[in-house]
Amino acid sequence: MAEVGIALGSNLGDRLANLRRGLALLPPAVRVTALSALYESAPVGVTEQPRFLNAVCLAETDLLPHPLLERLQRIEWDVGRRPGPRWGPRPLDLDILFYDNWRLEDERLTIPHPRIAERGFVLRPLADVAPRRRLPGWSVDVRAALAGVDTGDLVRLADAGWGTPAAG
Ligand code: A4P
Ligand code: MG
Repeated sequence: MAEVGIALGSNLGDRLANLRRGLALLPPAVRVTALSALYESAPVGVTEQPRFLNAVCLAETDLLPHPLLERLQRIEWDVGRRPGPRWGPRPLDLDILFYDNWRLEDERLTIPHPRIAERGFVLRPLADVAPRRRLPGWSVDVRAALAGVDTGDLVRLADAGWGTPAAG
């Protein structure tokens, strides 16, 4: 069993429903153990697109990284994502942030995710669930990395209970 961090993002359609659906569609082999608060963020990369909702969950999984990626990509598809431009708008994006302390790089998968350290929309929710975690290759923990990035455009919309519809 491994502990993984998964980033969730949405900037098309009913963004909150898309994130909730993404969580609900995780298979039994991916068990969520912690969920961050819900944030709204300005688009990074391609800036001419709608604002994102972003969050991070921790999970225990029996899947290896590549089967996990395939499962997450199937969920993105099921929530309506179709091939589009890189960094373009999407109903759901599910990225593997880390997988235990693994380091892995091939044509399909890079772990840890290469762009965590510069992104407030990932570091802020990751710090909710794993502030003291130090990712492989990092010299500082998540909380310290967060202190070094600009989070001025992040808005905290809801506490961790947002993940289930009953929480409103
Ligand atoms: N891939 C490699 N490593 C990973 C990994 N650790 N997790 C490959 C998931 N996928 C990984 O991803 C493209 C390919 O990356 C996949 O086929 C997989 O084999 P994608 O999700 O299809 O496309 P993408 O998301 O457009 O590309 P990428 O490189 O994942 O972009 P990012 O870095 O995820 O950026 N601004 C705000 N505010 N909030 C956001 O959530 N997201 C993006 C996407 C840009 N700007 C944003 C946000
Ligand atoms: Mg992605």
